[in-house]
Amino acid sequence: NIKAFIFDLDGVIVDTAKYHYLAWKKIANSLDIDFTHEHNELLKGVSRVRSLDIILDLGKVDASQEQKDQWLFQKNEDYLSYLVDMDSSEILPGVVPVLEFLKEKGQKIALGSASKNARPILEKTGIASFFDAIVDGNDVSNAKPDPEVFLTAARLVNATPENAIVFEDSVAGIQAANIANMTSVGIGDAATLHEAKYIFTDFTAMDENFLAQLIQ
Ligand code: B16
Ligand code: MG
Repeated sequence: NIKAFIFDLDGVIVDTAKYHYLAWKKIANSLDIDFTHEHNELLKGVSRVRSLDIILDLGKVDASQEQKDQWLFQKNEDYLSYLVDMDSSEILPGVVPVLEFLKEKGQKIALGSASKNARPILEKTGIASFFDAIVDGNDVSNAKPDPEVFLTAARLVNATPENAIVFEDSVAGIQAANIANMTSVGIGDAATLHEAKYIFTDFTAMDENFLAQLIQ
């Protein structure tokens, strides 16, 4: 059987969440908003524009669109500065063996990310060629938990939602996969991701039998 395996990017393939956190923290602190790691959980899988709104809500800050645009620009410039030296060493443990196993089995591999920086990250880490389709924040208009990003990815590799498996680290992303009727696999904390059909702390905890069983 040929299935579509759809990977989220940030927090699943690379640990860019830490860079998003640092970049948002700078903006938040400049506004005297306390921004913790717990707050950062709320931003996982969420678009850049929506993330800023969540932070401004935390601090009850009102701002003009012009001011917001400036913060969005600053945040992304700062975030990009952390990516300059990015290479394959930043790929999370167990990811490449899973990609290799799926390729070897002739499965379809797609990316479904909210990030507008997804393509350069896949290029820099040297894994872009594994992907049969890449759908990112530039390609969709509805953010997770809307299933648009995953439905588009499945369509591009000619898979029905029932034949698609989504690997996600965010609550919004798991919900998007479930709404799309796809098989949701949470990567991360079991309590946070309890809505996922299957949960693994990371890809090293996932054995080939699990993947083989999904392909059957
Ligand atoms: P950018 P994912 C998401 O990527 C991140 O989880 C989220 O924290 C970020 O705000 C969003 O991408 C937008 O990223 O600012 O690079 O466009 O997890 O869906 O791969
Ligand atoms: Mg993510």
